[in-house]
Amino acid sequence: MERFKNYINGKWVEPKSNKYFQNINPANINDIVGEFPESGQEDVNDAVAAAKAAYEKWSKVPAPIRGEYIKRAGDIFARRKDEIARKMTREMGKPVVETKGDIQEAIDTAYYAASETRRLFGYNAPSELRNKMNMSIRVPIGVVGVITAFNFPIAVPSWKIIPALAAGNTVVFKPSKDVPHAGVMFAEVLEEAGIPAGVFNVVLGKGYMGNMIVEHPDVKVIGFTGSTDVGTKLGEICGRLNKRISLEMGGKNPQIVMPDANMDLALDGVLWGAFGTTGQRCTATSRLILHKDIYDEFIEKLVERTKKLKLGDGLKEGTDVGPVIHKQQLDTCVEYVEIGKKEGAKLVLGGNVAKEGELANGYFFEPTIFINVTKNMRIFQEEIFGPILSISKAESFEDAIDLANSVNYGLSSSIYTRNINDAFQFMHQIEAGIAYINAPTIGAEVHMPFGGVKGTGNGHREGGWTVFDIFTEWKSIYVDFSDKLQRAQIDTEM
Ligand code: UN1
Repeated sequence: MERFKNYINGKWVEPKSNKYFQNINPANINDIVGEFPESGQEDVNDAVAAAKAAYEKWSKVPAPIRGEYIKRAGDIFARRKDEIARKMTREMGKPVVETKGDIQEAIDTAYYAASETRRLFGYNAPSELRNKMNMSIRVPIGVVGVITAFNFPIAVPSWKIIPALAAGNTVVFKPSKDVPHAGVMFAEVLEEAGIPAGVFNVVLGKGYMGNMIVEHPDVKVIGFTGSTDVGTKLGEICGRLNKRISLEMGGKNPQIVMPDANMDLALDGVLWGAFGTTGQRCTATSRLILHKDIYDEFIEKLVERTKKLKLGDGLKEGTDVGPVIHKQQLDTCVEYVEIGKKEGAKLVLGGNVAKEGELANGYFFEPTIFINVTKNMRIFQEEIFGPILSISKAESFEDAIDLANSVNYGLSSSIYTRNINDAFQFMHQIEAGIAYINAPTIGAEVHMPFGGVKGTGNGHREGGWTVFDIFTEWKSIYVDFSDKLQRAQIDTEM
């Protein structure tokens, strides 16, 4: 069995903890992907020290030159796309077509960030005094800690790591314990791209390491994607330490379908949004809100279409839905089906652990649909992160919006309608960071701001130009070329 290492200060090193854990393929638990370091405090300290030392030089490399390294990393991801995709599928389960899309997000992020290194615009502004000029520029911050979830093993880390590096920071990355191999591959790509030693470091291990990174005094900023529970705890620590943390947490994303919508399109949308990535996206469609006029008919068609989805190993041709990530997640799905039934929702499809043939060797759960779900139910309110869709009936457009907004999350949202007024009302009224019109709740593009409101986030936006607000500070500069003392607010003659 292959044994993997941490990547610290440009070298592949064994963990000082001398501990390892095994990671398995969720589609076949007899297939062990490898042994990975279960790192400890000393390993985190080494990685942070390397990143801190490397920052001195890296932050002074001209931004467009940093962009050259990043562009190269994009090229390497592109060259290795098929191979990395298959390894990612083996490690986390989603079909290869999706893991390829995952890597494409990193490629897009690299090319976008590389071009942004020639911009990273600041502002200049007039001074209130004569012969004086004001400007404000972005500056890097220092060592960035990156802590991410399993479901987008390359894409989501890339949204943080790549812009952080482009802006002149150095990085310590801890991938989810469920996808350590992806973390290793990320480091291989940056190593081949020639990123100098210490600029990017990977320490593998389990959840407890999040705290070690966040609490380390030399880590200045944190980029986190994961559960609302963990994110909130890390946010509390950062509040105490006056550290910036960008939190990208849960979702309970609604798709609304109005009677005037293109029904086939709305069906395609919810199938992809709810069951793509086995529902394990923070943007997944976990609630479907149907206008009463099409409620029964839409459900009937949706159940028929969902039955045709093929559950299986993501490495096999023709698989639509892969396994969930681990036993605990499978148990969570079972538990929520029980909760839904007890609450009085009606289960119309699925609801079971899939056990036929080879599926018995993995963590497979049937695509599941509940109908007659109401606001107060837990399956309406809580993020499940599995292939379970809750359907609710709306009496009117206003009722649909009210239902959509009646949760403590606000990441993504969608409406299917051909009515331009309803579409624009939705864009304005929906409480979410992302709104789609006639498209599913999943499918954000990397050059647009990504993040959410309410329990989903803490006001930051990854992606696009906004990500640089997370990984830079503003410095305001005043240049006085009058050769005399000019007092602001005082020597301001009309
Ligand atoms: C996530 O689930 O954390 O918009 C990210 C999407 C993908 C990214 C999802 N581009 O669904």
